[in-house]
Amino acid sequence: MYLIFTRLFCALFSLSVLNAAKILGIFPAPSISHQIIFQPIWKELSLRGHQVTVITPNPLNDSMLTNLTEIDVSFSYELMANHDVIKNLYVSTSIFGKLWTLHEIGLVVNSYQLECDNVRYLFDNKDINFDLVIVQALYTCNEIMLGFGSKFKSPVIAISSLGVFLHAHDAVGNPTHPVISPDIMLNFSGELSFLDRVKSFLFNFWYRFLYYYYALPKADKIARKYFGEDMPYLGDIEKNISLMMLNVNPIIHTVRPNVPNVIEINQMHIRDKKPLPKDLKDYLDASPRGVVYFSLGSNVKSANLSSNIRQEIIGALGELPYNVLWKWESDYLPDRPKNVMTRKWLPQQDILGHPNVKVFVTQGGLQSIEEAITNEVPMVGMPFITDQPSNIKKIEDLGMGLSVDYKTLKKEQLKKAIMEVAENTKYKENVQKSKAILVDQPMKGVEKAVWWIEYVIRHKGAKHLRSPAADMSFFEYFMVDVVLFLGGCVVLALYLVIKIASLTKNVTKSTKKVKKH
Ligand SMILES: *[C@@H]1O[C@H](CO)[C@@H](O)[C@H](O)[C@H]1NC(C)=O
Ligand SMILES: *[C@@H]1O[C@H](CO)[C@@H](O)[C@H](O)[C@H]1NC(C)=O
Ligand SMILES: *[C@@H]1O[C@H](CO)[C@@H](O)[C@H](O)[C@H]1NC(C)=O
Ligand SMILES: *[C@@H]1O[C@H](CO)[C@@H](O)[C@H](O)[C@H]1NC(C)=O
Ligand SMILES: CC(=O)N[C@H]1CO[C@H](CO)[C@@H](O)[C@@H]1O
Repeated sequence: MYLIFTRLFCALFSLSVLNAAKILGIFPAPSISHQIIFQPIWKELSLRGHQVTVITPNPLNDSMLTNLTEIDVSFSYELMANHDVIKNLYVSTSIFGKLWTLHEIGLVVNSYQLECDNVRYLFDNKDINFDLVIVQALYTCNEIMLGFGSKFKSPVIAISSLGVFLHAHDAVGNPTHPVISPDIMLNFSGELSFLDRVKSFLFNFWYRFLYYYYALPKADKIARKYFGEDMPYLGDIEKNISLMMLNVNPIIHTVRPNVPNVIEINQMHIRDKKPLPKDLKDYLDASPRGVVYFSLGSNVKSANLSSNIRQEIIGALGELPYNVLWKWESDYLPDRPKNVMTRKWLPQQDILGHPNVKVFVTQGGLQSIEEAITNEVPMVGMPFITDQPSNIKKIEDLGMGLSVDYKTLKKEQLKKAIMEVAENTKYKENVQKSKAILVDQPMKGVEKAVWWIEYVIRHKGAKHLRSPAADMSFFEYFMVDVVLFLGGCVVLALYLVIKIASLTKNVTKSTKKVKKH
């Protein structure tokens, strides 16, 4: 605690170096798969001489990074566990239920974080200021944290480890056409059916209703508790965002139109390979027939699968002609087949980089897929939550792998899928094609993110990149007024034509009548 305060003190009051900025990064989500996207950014910024302070549940604790102060909010993980988050996400299958859950979680987690002493320190000390605030935008309600932007009167960059919900696109005026760019929560991919299009259209209304009339006012009320009553309306601070960075992958994600202050980044966590620990290296080297690497990521735990699913998996893996490396988060795997080795944790990128790895059985998280593609390993997907089902569907569509459904999993299915992906070379070839596209970019993801962050610092915001759409009302944007006006003109013209026609008719009639008489 003392150490944090002294380091914070030193960081915040040290003489500012030319071009070096004071940056506050707020990355509240207690989920390592999101944090690993941001860690390289705050590390790199500090190495470039900026004084960086971050609020994160996953501090790097690297004593070499002397310009970095990490405010540890790792207690958020316990908070999440107690609030049964993951369980709620499982239980609630409806998209409405899920969004509701996410929203409520955001409020709870953010509030606790703002109450913790190390974070309070930023409030209580009048001399603390920042040149830039970076806020993770993910949950419907990390919005509370935008209050820091207004508190320090600094430009704000919003950054997401995935895409973002509709309201975030609204904030920068990004188009959210319900058919061309359906919301990420809708889990659509490929061509939309008629029913999908109807759903997406209605969802766009429903979501905005929920967000602007319920979620945002509620978040604003809570934010005032921490940032004071003179804080501008949270929605206005959100509208003031300078830049939005989205971690989207050109292979997995559907192409979408973006305004100039939306920057797409990817492969943030892909790093240079490190040598494998000896036991793993020996195991992989000694498996010339090939290895299947099995991991369900950090949110879904293999060890927490129900016993019948586990039995089906074990049955399938035991019958494979390959060795299997399984990230199994417990000391003991009941009925472990001879060809299966388990570890509670595995250096995934380095394992996928080993030439003997033939197939990756994955839950389909974005980071895992990026690692598989950059290491040219085809996949068998077993998706569970959030974006996993649609990611895996995309993998299937692109012929980079197959998928199985864990709810109805039978060992024959899993075995068949793994064998097919391992033996049929087309899967590997397709992964290689995708890799070639993925890595062919002008600069690495981290470099791009840092370049744009410094751009915003240099120009004290990015107002000049802001789309006029961001400040338009719904009526102006969809030209409702124009359409109504022109519609009115047409109606009026028709009315006049009819009126004149009937008048002329009457006149002719009466003249005829007069003539007759
Ligand atoms: C810290 O920042 C200063 C300039 O502000 C820079 O000269 C120094 O190299 C940085 N140190 C590290 C370890 O990045
Ligand atoms: C960093 O330190 C905290 C405690 O201060 C600890 O809980 C965490 O596991 C450490 N993280 C790493 C990556 O070393
Ligand atoms: C909007 O951002 C600018 C800097 O880009 C800042 O000076 C100003 O205080 C912000 N306004 C609001 C309402 O947040
Ligand atoms: C997402 O879509 C896939 C098929 O594309 C479906 O199997 C899955 O149940 C959907 N998941 C959610 C959460 O809607
Ligand atoms: C290995 C693992 O994550 N086990 C967890 C499974 O879920 C229970 C509660 O639902 C936890 O207590 C375990 O730690």
